[in-house]
Amino acid sequence: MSTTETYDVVGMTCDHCVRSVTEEVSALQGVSAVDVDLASGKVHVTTREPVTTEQVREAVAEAGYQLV
Ligand code: 9UX
Repeated sequence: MSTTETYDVVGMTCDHCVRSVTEEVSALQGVSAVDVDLASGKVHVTTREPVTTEQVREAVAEAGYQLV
């Protein structure tokens, strides 16, 4: 059983940004998939155990961007 949450991220402007965010968020415990849409800034995070917004926020910040 997994769930997918969508977050809005500001600041991503290229494919390298997308890869950074994907890598950092993917590294969080419990995350099974990350899909970033560069055009919209939407980040879809699929998890198999609970992951908090704060954890996602910190991972996104680690990559250099911000959750809305
Ligand atoms: Mo290059 Mo994407 O600095 O931010 S990684 S535009």
